[in-house]
Amino acid sequence: MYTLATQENHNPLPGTRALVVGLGKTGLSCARFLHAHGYEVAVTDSRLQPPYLDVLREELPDVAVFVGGFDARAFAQCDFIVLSPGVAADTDAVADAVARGTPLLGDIEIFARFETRPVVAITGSNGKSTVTRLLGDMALRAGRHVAVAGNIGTPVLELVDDASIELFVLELSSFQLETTDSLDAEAAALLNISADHMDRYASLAAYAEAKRKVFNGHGVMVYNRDDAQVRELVAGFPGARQRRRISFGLDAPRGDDFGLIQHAGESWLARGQQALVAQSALRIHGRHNILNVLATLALGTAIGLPLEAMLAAAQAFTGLPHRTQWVGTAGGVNWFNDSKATNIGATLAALRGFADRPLILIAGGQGKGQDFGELRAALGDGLRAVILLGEDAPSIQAAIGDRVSTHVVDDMGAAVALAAELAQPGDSVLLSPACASFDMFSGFEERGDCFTREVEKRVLS
Ligand code: UMA
Ligand code: ADP
Repeated sequence: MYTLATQENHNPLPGTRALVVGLGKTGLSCARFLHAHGYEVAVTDSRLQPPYLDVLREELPDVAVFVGGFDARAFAQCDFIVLSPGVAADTDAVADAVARGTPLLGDIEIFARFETRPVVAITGSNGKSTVTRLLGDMALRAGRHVAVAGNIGTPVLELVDDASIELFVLELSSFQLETTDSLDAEAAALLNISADHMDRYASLAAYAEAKRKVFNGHGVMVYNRDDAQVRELVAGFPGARQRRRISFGLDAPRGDDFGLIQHAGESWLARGQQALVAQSALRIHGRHNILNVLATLALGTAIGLPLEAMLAAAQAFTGLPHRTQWVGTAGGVNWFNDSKATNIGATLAALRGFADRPLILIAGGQGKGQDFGELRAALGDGLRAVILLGEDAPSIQAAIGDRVSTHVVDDMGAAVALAAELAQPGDSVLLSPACASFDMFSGFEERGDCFTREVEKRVLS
């Protein structure tokens, strides 16, 4: 570890006085890191009791803290702002400071300016955590000391002091990429683009603009050739022609790309003409998950992981909790928790997996400005009913109510009780909200856990 004083006057950041905006996990990690490296740190949060206030005060008592609003004095006295992903850059106090010329950085930008070890960066509207975790598993199996961090849950600055780490596998959200310019990942993936966080972006183009920053630098570009927007974005990326590019998609792959081929009478994941693993040998399901595995194989190949380790990890992978996770069966009805479906694109992927079976869908929460007409268009005839809860339940009902029978309920308990009443043997019940959870829960995990508990209590016991 080095500090400002020992860097022979080279300071990778634009000044010595940092204002960390937002005291969540990211803010805390930035305050710790910057303090340890000799910066003068202040922290501000719009909430009176942000989650890590007590930890910060106890651990770093000399850090100035401004809570219960973004304090103008704090913004006036810093050399640069470190913005948490959950705080929008157009928040008044932040935008004013930027207009005065104060530089704005995120935790990933700080990481990129200090760190020289190899990085793989993964973004997209859906599938990020699945690909990030699976690539981490593949690297581990290959004997690499790997750190899996970023939007998946652990802020990367919490891990950088571990000198044994050889590789960082980072899940990056559009929010994180907005404030990142210097990252030069050895391989970077853009999995897909569909509308999400439309309450933070003026347009889908503005959201895509943030996502494309994952490709900054010189590394291998891994991309979804089935997604027209992704294809276009890669084709138009400055300098892309000079870069190594690997695509993945569900059709037969050309050259060194990844895709599906027919082999020994069934569908296999393949690199070019080389059959790698039969689709039936994987334990995760759905077309979207096949794409996720293909993307991960492409990334692993780009950083030179051995094929044997990659295929072993892919076959052992059972997926992450809260992603179309089977909860149990009772009276011939199967219950699934897809609480991580926080946008319409993710719910559509889940619905495709149930296209052949009668289904009851539980959805709703905070719609984040999405157009639920898109969901309506995809509702198949097998859908017996949609049970809606949360802040935007009435507007979702208005958007889809003429296509399918809808019911608005007050809470998850009532949703599960009603689903149990409506379900017939052979049906599936799927929680796949297409919405954020923050109106009723602390996050998608709490929402999924609540669903699982209610199913266990009311249905399975
Ligand atoms: N805050 C304000 N004012 C605001 C908004 C937020 O003061 O107007 C404060 C909050 O009080 C909070 C703090 O800002 O105390 C910062 O929290 P944060 O929302 O930035 O969250 P962190 O705890 O730092 O967690 C973030 C990511 N959260 C968001 O992007 C919203 C986590 O992703 C991520 O795991 C973590 O950093 C580590 O990188 C979560 C997420 O929902 C899972 N991500 C979105 C998604 O996946 O769709 C992008
Ligand atoms: P993210 O980290 O991008 O939110 P996850 O891997 O956690 O992605 O999956 C989130 C949700 O999106 C889950 O509901 C999952 O079923 C769905 N999903 C996963 N991969 C894809 C994909 N490639 N395309 C569309 N939906 C997907």
